[in-house]
Amino acid sequence: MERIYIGMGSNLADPAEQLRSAIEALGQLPLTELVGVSAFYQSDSLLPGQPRYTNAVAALDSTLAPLDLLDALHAIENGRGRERLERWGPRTLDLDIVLFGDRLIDEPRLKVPHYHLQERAFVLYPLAELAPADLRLADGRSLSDLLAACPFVGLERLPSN
Ligand code: ROI
Repeated sequence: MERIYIGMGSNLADPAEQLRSAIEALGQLPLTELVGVSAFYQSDSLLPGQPRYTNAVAALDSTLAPLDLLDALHAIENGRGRERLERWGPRTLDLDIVLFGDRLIDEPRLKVPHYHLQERAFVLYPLAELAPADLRLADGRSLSDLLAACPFVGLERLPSN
């Protein structure tokens, strides 16, 4: 059993609803228990000309292998995304494995810790709600150092999920 953190993001017309349904799907994964969900946070897209994103982080305990979990996350993304494709345009539910226990994973399909973690306040701050204060990543970096180097700028924490 390993503790896994999943970064979630959506910029559909109703992103919060998209995240809520992703959370429900995470709770139904085999060999997996959903153990926590952060608040939802809104922020501007890192790419200009896109609607604002809603982001959150979920904590899972699972015995799934990393690539099996990755496949399951893609199935959730595609299931929801395809449903909306005709109405809303491109798939806009993103589910990323941010941390997977204390594993360092460097495979073509999957790099953990997530490559952009340190520059993404919309992942770091929700992660900090769920993770132990003294969390150290598999590569030795501490979450508190990453937070200190990534200001809470442009993030809006929503009052309820
Ligand atoms: N910007 C924000 N704020 N949140 C995201 O999840 C996000 N995801 C992306 C890009 C387009 C890089 N920008 C984002 O894929």
